[in-house]
Amino acid sequence: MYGPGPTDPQLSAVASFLARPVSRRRFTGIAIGAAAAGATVSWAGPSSYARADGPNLLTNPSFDEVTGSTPTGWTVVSGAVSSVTDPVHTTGGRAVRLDDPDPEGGVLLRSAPAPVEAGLLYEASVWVLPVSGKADLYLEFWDAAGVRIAVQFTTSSGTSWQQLKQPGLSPEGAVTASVLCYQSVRNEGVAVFDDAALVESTGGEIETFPLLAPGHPRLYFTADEVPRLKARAADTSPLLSGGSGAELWAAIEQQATTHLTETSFTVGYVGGVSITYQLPPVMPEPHDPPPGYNGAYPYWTAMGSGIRSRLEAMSLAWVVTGDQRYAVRLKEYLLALAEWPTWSDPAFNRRAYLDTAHLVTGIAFAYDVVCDEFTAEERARVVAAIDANGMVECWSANLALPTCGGAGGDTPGWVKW
Ligand SMILES: [Ca+2]
Ligand SMILES: [Ca+2]
Repeated sequence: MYGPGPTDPQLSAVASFLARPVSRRRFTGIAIGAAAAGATVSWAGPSSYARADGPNLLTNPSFDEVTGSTPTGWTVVSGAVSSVTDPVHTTGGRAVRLDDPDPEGGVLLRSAPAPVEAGLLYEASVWVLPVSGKADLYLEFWDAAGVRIAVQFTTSSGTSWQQLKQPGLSPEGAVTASVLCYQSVRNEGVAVFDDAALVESTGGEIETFPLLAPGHPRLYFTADEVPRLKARAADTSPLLSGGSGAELWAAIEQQATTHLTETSFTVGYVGGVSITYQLPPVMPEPHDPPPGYNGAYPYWTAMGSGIRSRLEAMSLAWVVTGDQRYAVRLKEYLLALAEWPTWSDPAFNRRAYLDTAHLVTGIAFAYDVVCDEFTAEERARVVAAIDANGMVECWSANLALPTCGGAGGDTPGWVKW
């Protein structure tokens, strides 16, 4: 429950840090984790969006310096790459052309690594002319061992000059970032890239909303409201929506009771595909797309919905009945889900989507009602997962949504929706 009210004095330092309008934003696990765990909640305000204010961190960003036939400082990882003087995005210089005639191979041109700091927001951008086919811009983060630990991308549309932009949050352990001009394996076409950039971005201002109810539960109801929920579960008077509180509760309790002993649930998908998911939830193995379906299939959406409905039914059952079996089961679910490295299907190259929304919604409700049943160490594990897999990824994905207003627009679509 968020709104104006007194700030928790124990976390006023965090709140003050997040509320202070500084140009460089460090989105630490502590800050956002504190929000997830129930401290002062902070979030980018509705008028906030990524702003690319910093200096360009790339070497030879406009491809104007050439060694041999390719841009100096850039690495041709695969495919045909050549420096060109026509067309260029800016007059008087050079651009770089990628030729991708191969439906079974990609063309990759990677910038030199640029030093970055973990926990800061960056934005990659490039102007591209997709003469034919599609062109991609990737933003990659690397750790000290040279392992790529995060990647996000955006794809061109149409066949005129356009600026591709890809924001990304530098993850824990990141020491460098690179920009990748890319034509995908399945693509066939020609694209000219020019005027690339990698800059630190401010990410916009952050607003802070002190909690109205400092304890748990508080997400959908507070502890003061629990007696009323229990009374409603026994109330047989008719509701305007049909049925009664007692009838609704009976159906929920029946489901919740079933969930106590389930070891799996099965989802039927298109094309006769059926997948069984283990309970407590285990991250599923990759699954081939349904017959005739081209590309990755969003299996995780229905899976996430199934896990969410179980968490919600058992959370309410725990609150109404106080039956310890529900708390035990909810803890098993949350600790299992906290072990997942991601709450978004790895088959898709994205950080958060519908599956993440289902999982985070169910997990947040369950955590809100059973957090007092955890040890401090368990609680920290769950909060860290909500932070890393949920809040940071959803926030970052929001910033990465397509921009409105064509090539000149720099406001993520969600701001205008
Ligand atoms: Ca140029
Ligand atoms: Ca290709």
